[in-house]
Amino acid sequence: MRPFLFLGALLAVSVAAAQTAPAARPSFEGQIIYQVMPDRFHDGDPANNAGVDRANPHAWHGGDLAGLGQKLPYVQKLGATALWLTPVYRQQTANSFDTSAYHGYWPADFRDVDPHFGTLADFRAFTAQARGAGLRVVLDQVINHYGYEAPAVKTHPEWFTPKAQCGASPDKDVDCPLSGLPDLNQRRADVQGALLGNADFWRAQGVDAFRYDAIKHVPADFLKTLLDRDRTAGTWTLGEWFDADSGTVAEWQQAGFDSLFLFSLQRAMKNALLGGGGLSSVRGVLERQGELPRPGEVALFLDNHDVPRFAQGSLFEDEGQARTRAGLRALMTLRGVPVVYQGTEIAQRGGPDPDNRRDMRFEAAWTPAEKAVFEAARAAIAARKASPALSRGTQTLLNVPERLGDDLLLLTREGGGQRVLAAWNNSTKRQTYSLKLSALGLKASAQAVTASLYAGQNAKLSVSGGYLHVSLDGKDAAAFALQ
Ligand SMILES: [Ca+2]
Ligand SMILES: [Ca+2]
Repeated sequence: MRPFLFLGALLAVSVAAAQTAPAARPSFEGQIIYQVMPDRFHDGDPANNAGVDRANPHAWHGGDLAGLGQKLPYVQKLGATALWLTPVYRQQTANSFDTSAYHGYWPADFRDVDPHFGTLADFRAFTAQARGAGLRVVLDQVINHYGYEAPAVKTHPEWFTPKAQCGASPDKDVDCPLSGLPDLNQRRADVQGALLGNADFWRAQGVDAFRYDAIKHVPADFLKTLLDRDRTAGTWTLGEWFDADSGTVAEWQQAGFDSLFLFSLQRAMKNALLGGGGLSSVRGVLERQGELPRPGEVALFLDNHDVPRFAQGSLFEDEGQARTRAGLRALMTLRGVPVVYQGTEIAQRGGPDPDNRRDMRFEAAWTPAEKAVFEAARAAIAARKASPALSRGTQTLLNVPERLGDDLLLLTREGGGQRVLAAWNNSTKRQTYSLKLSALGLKASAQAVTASLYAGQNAKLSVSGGYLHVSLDGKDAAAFALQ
């Protein structure tokens, strides 16, 4: 019973805090997040490159906070408005499984910055610099485990879930080690206090939001306590429940998270745009939008550091580039918060970890084809930001004829006095679709030939004689302003 008594005491404290400071819910609707793995982004300070070996994908590669600061103009050029950094904590120094802790998920000290990245003062300077550049900072928070070789495992064995608890638990996801990692026992008051203190600590360094790692493996009661406190402090929260579908996102938005990653959409988009699948499965995911308490905040992504790259799986490089371009254009038509992983804007390839964490390459090293993908991403992001309907509007799926369901997806976004029609063409060939407005469930007045809101794209729409006509390249997505 003891742990529950302590939990009750903490809940009482957080409720009292909430009553004295009724803050507005923080929102990321309208934001575009750029995900950075600092070790693999840009090396701005060779002096901190202890043990760096760029030829070894399992070793530290030298990227750091100084490098990230130097590349803020690049992130602004792409058009992102927020940066998610994978963890920057001080890491275990030893390797595990012949792999260094370059990825940040093997913490040894939750309240310090790893010397490979810089110092705590460097981190504070970075958040101030990002704020000055108009970029919000989302920091990865690990709350489930320490690194395998963290000193705490030996100095504080009582902080970790006992083996017997794992054996007896009905919830193995929570009480058993994730990949064998030393599992924090959040049923203990001291562990809870430390983790709540960690969140306060990083907030004080100028962080706007937390991306909480591996929430499937953390007790729900504790998560709610943590989220209450974040809400009171005005910190936006994004949970990572690996493989979450709309039902899981809905459940956790209800429970207190502002956002979760919609893994089911990622899988469906990759399968349709890159694999041999159809758009029906994408539609199936989008049809569940109504289940989400806050559909404008759900995190939408094509890939991240835990799944193979979006471009991976195409036989030819140019095909992977064309389809990544289509995926980015499609992503920017959807309601939610797009998250772009470093390198996806140039269709970087890579299989499972660590191949999906290849070093970022910048303009001077790009091929003309990579530059073209970047320019398409930049144009789509710019169009989304300029359009109140695309960035914050409601989303309605149109009824396309069943025979076209795997090749064509149509939806409208509406908001701020504007209406936008988005069209995805999953056929491999350029298509012109002519569809009866009444069958689509779309009300629209006659409209002369209109170009896509995305600059540099060969796509057009018109409305005449009760029909909608949309023309776009094979494997492409476009957005049009409806009159
Ligand atoms: Ca460095
Ligand atoms: Ca756990």
